[in-house]
Amino acid sequence: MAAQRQDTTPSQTAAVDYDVIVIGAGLSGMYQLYRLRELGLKTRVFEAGTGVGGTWYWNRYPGARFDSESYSYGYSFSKELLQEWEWSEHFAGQPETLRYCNYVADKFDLRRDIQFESRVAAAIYQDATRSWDVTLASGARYSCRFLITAIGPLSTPTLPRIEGRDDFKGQSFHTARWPKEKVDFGGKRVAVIGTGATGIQTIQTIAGEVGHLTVFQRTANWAAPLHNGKIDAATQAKIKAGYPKIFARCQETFACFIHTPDPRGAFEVSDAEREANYEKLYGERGFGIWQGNFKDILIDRKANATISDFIARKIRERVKDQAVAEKLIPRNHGFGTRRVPLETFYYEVYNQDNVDLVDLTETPIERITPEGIRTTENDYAFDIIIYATGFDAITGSFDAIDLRGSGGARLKEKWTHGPETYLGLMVDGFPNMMMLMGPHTALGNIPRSIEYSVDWVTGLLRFATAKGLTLLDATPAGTAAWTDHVKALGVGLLSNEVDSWMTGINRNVEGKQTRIVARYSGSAPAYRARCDEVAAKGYVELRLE
Ligand code: NA7
Repeated sequence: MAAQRQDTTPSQTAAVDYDVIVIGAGLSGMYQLYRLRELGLKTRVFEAGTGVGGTWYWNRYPGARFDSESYSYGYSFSKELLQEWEWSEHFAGQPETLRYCNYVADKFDLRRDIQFESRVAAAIYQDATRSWDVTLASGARYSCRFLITAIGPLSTPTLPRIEGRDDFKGQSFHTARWPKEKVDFGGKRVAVIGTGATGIQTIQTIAGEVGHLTVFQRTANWAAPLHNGKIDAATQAKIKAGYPKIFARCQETFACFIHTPDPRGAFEVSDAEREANYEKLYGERGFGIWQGNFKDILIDRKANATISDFIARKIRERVKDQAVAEKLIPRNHGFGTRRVPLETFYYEVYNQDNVDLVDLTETPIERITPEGIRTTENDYAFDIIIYATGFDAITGSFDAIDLRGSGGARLKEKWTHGPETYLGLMVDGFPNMMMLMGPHTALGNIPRSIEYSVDWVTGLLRFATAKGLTLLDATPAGTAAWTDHVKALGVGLLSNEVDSWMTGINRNVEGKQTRIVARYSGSAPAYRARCDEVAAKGYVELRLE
């Protein structure tokens, strides 16, 4: 007998435990909860950690801090909050940001709807009742009408697949699972594996504390100076008075940073002017050298070579041993085609007597031993091994949940060849599910993107509530069109020709060795315009019932 047409005869009034379940109490989940309360929707947030903050809760490693200007990073939705909170530095460190997250949770009394130590293991759509059945790792089950994922693009850490990892007798930590207690590095022999943004922050921070540090680098990255500093009272006053302008600026820029590409091409100026511009950007705070550089450095190989050469010269100037300097200069990708780590005297660390660099392209790791790390050349003994080895990015946190849509279709299978989404916010066949900071959405300066996406989802749920809708789904055509659009935007970007978490590569994860287009790479204003258009037209592009 043919399957019942359950989706057309739903038990729409079937009791659900919650109107909305939000997965994750990081910056997305917290703000989403705040907005859903305004709609009067009964909401529960499930959070794996013991506290709020997401990224800033988990990433307690030494030296973790913003690369976005603090004052452009905080929530903008509450004028009162903006005036009350004072960032102490231009780029705040993790402890301060975690305090901020807790301050927000207290101020808006968010915790009463957040259930901590509650990792979501499965979320399965029920066609018959048009609801989601959510199961926690503990086995507890809850139902809801709408499911919102606020699980973060970089929240599933990955350890290297190296033999013997569990044999090591010393202490070992992944940076994103750093203990709450202080780790004592005094006099210790420490290894760091990984030289991405996290590894670089860790290395430069602990190099002065450890007895000896050995850095295991597989791929060199192009890093540039952060130029952090304290915010003095006069600047603080200026910031507080200038918030409307700061956030208006973030709305206009390409990726919601205060920096945005220079309208000039690298060859539209003289060699001397180009050099002077690079010097200026290298001397300025933050992402300007990446996000505010000539408009063609990320799409034109020759333009890119000019900035890569400039940064290579800086590395040679800053690192005394030229053999080490050469190892620190990337050979397989140009500046800015991977996420640019911002550093504070990182390169100078290699001038210290107690720091060594091991180039894994020359001498790969063979195994972890009870005493330390064995490469093809050497046996190294350590007291502590730090894995700064990154994340199963963007889709990894979705893969970690048994997520099934209409008819039991698994999201992981639908995304075998890369994510398919509608506006990065929904997926056809996964009704009543909305994603915050999922694949194919504008990331950039993340809280700015979060606020937009949360407001969009809130608008959709306001609409659904007002109309009494029980089913919201993207259409297959809408999903295909957006996915094609995102792929088309990625064509010609040098970053899409490079292995990195931004192209979905993680050599430590089975099945993540083929590049995909995981991110929306158009401008944030264009992204918002498209999503606004969908809302303004009454969401007619969706299947609504
Ligand atoms: P990243 O940027 O993915 O960096 C991970 C680093 O770990 C990178 O240098 C990797 O080398 C290295 N790695 C990973 N696995 C191994 C193995 N098996 N052996 C040796 N080296 C390895 O993660 P981050 O945490 O630094 O930063 C992630 C984002 O968080 C960052 O971009 C910010 O947006 C915030 P590889 O390059 O793969 O050769």
